[in-house]
Amino acid sequence: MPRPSSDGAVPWPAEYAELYTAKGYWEGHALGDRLHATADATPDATAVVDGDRRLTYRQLAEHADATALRLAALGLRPDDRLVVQLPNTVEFVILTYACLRLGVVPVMALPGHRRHEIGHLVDHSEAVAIAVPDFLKDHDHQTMAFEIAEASSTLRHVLVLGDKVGDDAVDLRELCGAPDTQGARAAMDAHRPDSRSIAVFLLSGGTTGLPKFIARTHDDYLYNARRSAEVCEIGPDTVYFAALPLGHNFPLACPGLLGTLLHGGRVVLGSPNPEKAFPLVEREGVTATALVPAVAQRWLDHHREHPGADLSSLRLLQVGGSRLADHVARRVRPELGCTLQQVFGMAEGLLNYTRPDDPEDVICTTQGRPMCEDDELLVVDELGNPVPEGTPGVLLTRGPYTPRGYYRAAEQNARAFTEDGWYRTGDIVRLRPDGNLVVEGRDKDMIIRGGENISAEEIENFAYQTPGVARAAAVAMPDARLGERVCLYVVPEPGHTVTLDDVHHVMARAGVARFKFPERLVTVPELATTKVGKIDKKALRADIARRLDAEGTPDDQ
Ligand code: OOB
Repeated sequence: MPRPSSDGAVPWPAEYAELYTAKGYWEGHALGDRLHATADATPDATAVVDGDRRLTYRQLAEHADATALRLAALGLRPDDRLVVQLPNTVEFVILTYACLRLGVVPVMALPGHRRHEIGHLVDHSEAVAIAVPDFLKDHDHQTMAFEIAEASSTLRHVLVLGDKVGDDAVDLRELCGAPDTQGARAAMDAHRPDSRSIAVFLLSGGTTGLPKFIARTHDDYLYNARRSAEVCEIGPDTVYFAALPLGHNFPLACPGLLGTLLHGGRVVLGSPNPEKAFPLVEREGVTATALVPAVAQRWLDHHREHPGADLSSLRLLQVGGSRLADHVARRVRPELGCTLQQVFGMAEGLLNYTRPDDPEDVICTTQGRPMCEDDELLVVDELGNPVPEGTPGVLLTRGPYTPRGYYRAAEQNARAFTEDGWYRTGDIVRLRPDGNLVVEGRDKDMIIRGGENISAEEIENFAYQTPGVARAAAVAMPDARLGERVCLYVVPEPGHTVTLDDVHHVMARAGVARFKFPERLVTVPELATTKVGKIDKKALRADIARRLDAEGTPDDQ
């Protein structure tokens, strides 16, 4: 029995759905249809570049339909879920496009995820298939995928990208290979996904143990990509460089891969390392890209140290994911010769952008303003009361591309959403009179390490599984390169000592993503608490900052 795709997702109330449709935000089209419309309009333009491989729009559309047909032949049906953990390759693009055509829902995992996270993604989505590389950075993803399949009652197909595809796996290069069937397009056109159905599952960086699922519909995600592209002035002459992992909302649809493909531009696939990225920018004439602040800073420093690279084609540098320091922001135009765009966004929806023609001061000191006039913003104090304009408070939001709850997460939804559907972002912001937001801090218990969101609670759960740990608290410590790193405070049980290695051992055994491993452990006799008896994380953050200061570790340059 096929499951209705709205099962478990929290829909917008009917009156909002009507409003968003009436205002034209929700077009009533499936994403794959709109991608095909661009392909039909500009069939011979180059759509994707992956190393030496180039696909025109016509080729990409044909590959996507052929792949969709092959997925169907494997037994995948609309609304089945497929966990995608692939590097930025043409196969990622074709497979995602194929899913959007067929109505199979990709679950966007991140390259750093390991057995612990991927196992959860498979279980929670009841995935029937998973796509992984054979090896990436010495990690054997294929073996991991088969181990997960072994333990899963739903996972039937392991799709593998690489040279070492096992006998029981499906070779992704063949699956996404040249079209060999006539009529694939007609077959796919015959059953278009409903525009209100789930197009993709994004993951919440979140504050709870494991990632929560954000069900993005065709209607809302199409708007997300299309409106972002408008704000970023994306068009047929855009060459967008996808440097961040494509499973992230930012490079996927803000405007990213989808926004560029919906407007006839060209997407160049790569990775953020400036030594590889700069020659690619030069070779392909890249005009726009998206980076997290830690990478932006690496680009600036690399450019300073190796001034040879010609980045003159670059017009727009988007930076978001965590707070960009004002002094780094001010370096972008003079040193890289392009316009900075600050992006304060979230997989949950709301996107704030500075606009390309904003005054330099707005671009360098604010995180922009909402992209849609029907994005609703509320800035409140601890009691939930609105604060006067200009006063920092916690940001709540609703809007046409901000779903009203996480997928199958009633308990978390009760905390993360208000009764009338506002999403509590957990970000502390200040709203300026000109409408731009400044992100002042975070109220949520999360650490952002070089753009990867890490839940403190999840780290603490592993700390508590470590022998000899009586109390534990994970907090962000400032870091010049990554912005923040994970620091773990531990109160040992009497007579015990606990080391970082001990905690790492527990996390490694559980198969946890490496980027979450704490990088410093501080042993203390007790943890300071607040008046209501909660661990005083603010005091701990101040404590570790002080310790680093005393050790002479610069944290602000
Ligand atoms: C993006 O999405 P997520 O879901 O990985 O993380 C969202 C959280 C926000 O709630 C906020 O805490 C933080 O990341 N954040 C920023 C920020 N952009 C995101 N904090 C300060 N300044 C910024 N500019 O990170 C994301 C999604 C789409 C576009 C861009 C970023």
